[in-house]
Amino acid sequence: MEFPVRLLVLIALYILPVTVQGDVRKYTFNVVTKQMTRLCSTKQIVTVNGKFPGPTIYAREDDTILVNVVNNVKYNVSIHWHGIRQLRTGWADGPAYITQCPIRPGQNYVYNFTVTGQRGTLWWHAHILWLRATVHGAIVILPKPGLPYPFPKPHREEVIMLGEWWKSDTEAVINEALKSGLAPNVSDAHIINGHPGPVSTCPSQGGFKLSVETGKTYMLRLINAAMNEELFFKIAGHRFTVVEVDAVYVKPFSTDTILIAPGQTTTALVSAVRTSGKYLIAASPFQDAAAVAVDNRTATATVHYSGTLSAAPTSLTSPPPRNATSVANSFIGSLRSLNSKNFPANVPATVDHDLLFAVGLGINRCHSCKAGNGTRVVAGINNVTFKMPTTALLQAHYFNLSGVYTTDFPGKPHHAFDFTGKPPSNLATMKATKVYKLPYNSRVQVVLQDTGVISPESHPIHLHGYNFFVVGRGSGNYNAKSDAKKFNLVDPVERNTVSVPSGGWVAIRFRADNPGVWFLHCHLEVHTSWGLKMAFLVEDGNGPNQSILPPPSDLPKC
Ligand SMILES: *[C@@H]1O[C@H](CO)[C@@H](O)[C@H](O)[C@H]1NC(C)=O
Ligand SMILES: *[C@@H]1O[C@H](CO)[C@@H](O)[C@H](O)[C@H]1NC(C)=O
Ligand SMILES: *[C@@H]1O[C@H](CO)[C@@H](O)[C@H](O)[C@H]1NC(C)=O
Ligand SMILES: *[C@@H]1O[C@H](CO)[C@@H](O)[C@H](O)[C@H]1NC(C)=O
Ligand SMILES: *[C@@H]1O[C@H](CO)[C@@H](O)[C@H](O)[C@H]1NC(C)=O
Ligand SMILES: *[C@@H]1O[C@H](CO)[C@@H](O)[C@H](O)[C@H]1NC(C)=O
Ligand SMILES: *[C@@H]1O[C@H](CO)[C@@H](O)[C@H](O)[C@H]1NC(C)=O
Ligand SMILES: *[C@@H]1O[C@H](CO)[C@@H](O)[C@H](O)[C@H]1NC(C)=O
Ligand SMILES: *[C@@H]1O[C@H](CO)[C@@H](O)[C@H](O)[C@H]1NC(C)=O
Ligand SMILES: [Cu+2]
Repeated sequence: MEFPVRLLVLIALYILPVTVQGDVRKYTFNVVTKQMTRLCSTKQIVTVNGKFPGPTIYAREDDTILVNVVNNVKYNVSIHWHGIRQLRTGWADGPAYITQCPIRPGQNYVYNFTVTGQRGTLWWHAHILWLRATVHGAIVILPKPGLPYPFPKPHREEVIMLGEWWKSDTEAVINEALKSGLAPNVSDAHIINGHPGPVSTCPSQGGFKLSVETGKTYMLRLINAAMNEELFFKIAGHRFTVVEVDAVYVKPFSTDTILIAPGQTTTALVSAVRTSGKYLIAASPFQDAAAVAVDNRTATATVHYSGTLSAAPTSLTSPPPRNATSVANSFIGSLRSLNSKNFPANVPATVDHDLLFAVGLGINRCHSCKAGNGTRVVAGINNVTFKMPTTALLQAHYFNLSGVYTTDFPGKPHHAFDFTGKPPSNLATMKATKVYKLPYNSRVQVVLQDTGVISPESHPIHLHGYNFFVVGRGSGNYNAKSDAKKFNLVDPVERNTVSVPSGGWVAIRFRADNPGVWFLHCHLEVHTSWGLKMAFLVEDGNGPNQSILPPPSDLPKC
C-alpha cells in the first residue's frame, strides 16, 4: 500500500468507529489419517493436520474466522465450532444433515463466521459419525483489543483438552454397538492433552507436563472432548479460581475440584503456591448411575515446578469416586454469571414458549439385533427418537423443500408418566424427523427432565446457535408450580451445554434471536447415536438483520 493510502485508511478507521471490524483469521484444516501410539499399541486415527489434539484457533472478539476444511480421509466429514453463536450464519455451524451436507472425500468447504459478543474458551470438533473422538481442538477468543480480562492477568495461558482413548477404531466401536443393539464398549483410557499418563497395563506411557514457576498464576483453558464421560479434574496441593465457562465470564469462585461434562469448557486460574516439586493432575469420571458402565481409569499429568530435580517425589491426589454426586452438585451450585455492567445477564423475565422435554432411553424392536435378543436400546426426547434426514434441515428450510421434516415436535410429552419413578410398561419410541418452530425473538423456557427408563442418568444437553441461562435445577420430577418460584432470574450461569442431573431436571431460558435450524442434543455420543436429539427452527424476523444470510457458493451438496 502507498503511504498516503495507508494513512487515509488509518484516519478512516479512527474517525469511523461505528462498525468496528475485527481481523480476518485464515486456517487450513487438512483432515488426514495419522499413526499414533498410545497405551503401548499403535493405530491409525483421523486428525486435523496430523495433530492430536488438533490445532488451536486463536481469535479476538469481532474477528472473522475462515477455515478451509479439506477432506483427505475415506469418511464424510463436517466440523462444528462448538459454542460459536453463528449469528445468521448457520451454514457454518457444522452438524451433518442439520445445517449442511457432509464434505465428501476429496472435497473441501470454507467455514466463514464472525465471533460476536463472546470471549473465552470454546472448541471445535467433527460432527458426523464418531470422528470427534480424535478430530477436535480448542478455540481461544481473546477480548477486544485493549480490553483487559475482568480478573488479574495470568503469567501464561494453557489449553488443557480432556478426552478418551480407545485401542480399537472408534467407528468399529459404534458400528458394533448399533449392530448388536447394546451399549458400545467404554474407552481404554482417559487422556489429558492426548496422553493418559502411566497405567498398569503400560507403565511407560507418558503424560502431559505443565511447567510452572513459584508465585506465578496460570490460566488453564479446560475442554472436555470426551465422547461419553463427565470428568472431575484436580491438581494435588492446588486450588482453582473458576473465571469463565462456555465463553461467558462467571463470578470467580475457588474450588479444589472442577466438574466438566462433554461439550463444556471451563477457564480457571491456578497459582503456583508451592516452592518446588511435582504435583499430580488427575482427570477421572463422574457417573452416579450405578447401572451405567464407565471407563474408571484416571488420566494423569504433572505440574513441574522449575528447578525441581527429576527424582523429586510426585504429590498425589485422590480423585473423587465415580458416584461423588455431592462434589458435582457443589461445583455446579457455585456457578453464577458475572452479571457486571459490561457483562450483564439478560435473562428473559417471562416466556412465550414453555416447553418440557423428557430426555432418556427407550427400547425398540430390532430383528437383526441378536445380542440384544431382538431389541435395541434407543434414546429420545418426548418419546421421539430423531431420524437423521438425507438432506440438511437448514437447506430444506431455506429452499422450501418439502418432505424432509415436519414441524410437530411435541413441546410437552404426549403421555406424561412418573418420569423418575416407575417407567411405563411400553418402552418403545417413535422414530421421526421433527423440529419445533419458534418465531424470531420469542422467549423460550425448556425444562429438561431426565427419565429413569432403563436407568436414570445425567445427560449433558448442548444447544447450537445459542447460549442459555440455567435458571433452575432439582431432583425428581419437575413441579411447575413450586419449582418455578425458586428460579434464579438475576445471575444464573449462561452456557451452551448443561447436564440434566441423573433422576432430576434442569430449566433453561433463551431468546430466539438467531434465525436458522439449531440442533439440540445430548453430548454423550452414545446417546446422540441412539437418537437423543432434535432441532429448533427459528424463523426469520422482519428487520434488516433478522434473516438467515444466503448460503455460500461452496456449501456441500447431498
Ligand atoms: C464470508 O462471509 C461474508 C458475509 O458474512 C462475506 O462478506 C465474505 O465475502 C465471506 N468470505 C469468504 C472468503 O467467503
Ligand atoms: C468390545 O469389547 C469386547 C469385550 O472386551 C471385545 O470382544 C470386542 O472386540 C470389543 N469391540 C471393539 C470394536 O473393540
Ligand atoms: C474398574 O472397573 C473394572 C471393570 O468394571 C473393575 O474390574 C476394576 O476393579 C475397577 N477399578 C477401579 C479402580 O475401580
Ligand atoms: C459410591 O459407591 C461406593 C462403592 O460402590 C459405595 O460404597 C458408596 O456408598 C457410594 N456412595 C454414594 C454417595 O452413593
Ligand atoms: C438375552 O437372553 C438371554 C437368555 O434369556 C439372557 O441370558 C441375556 O441376558 C439376554 N440379553 C439381553 C441383552 O437382554
Ligand atoms: C420460501 O418461501 C418463502 C415464503 O413463502 C418465500 O418468501 C421465499 O422466497 C422462498 N424461498 C425460496 C428460496 O424459494
Ligand atoms: C411412544 O411412542 C410409541 C410408538 O408410537 C408408543 O408405542 C408408546 O406408547 C409411546 N410412549 C409414550 C410414553 O408416549
Ligand atoms: C444491521 O447491520 C448493520 C451492519 O452490521 C448495522 O450497521 C445496522 O445498524 C444493523 N441494523 C439494525 C436495524 O440492526
Ligand atoms: C457421504 O455423504 C453423501 C451426501 O450425503 C452420501 O450420499 C454418501 O453416501 C456419504 N458417504 C458415505 C461413505 O457415507
Ligand atoms: Cu445423554
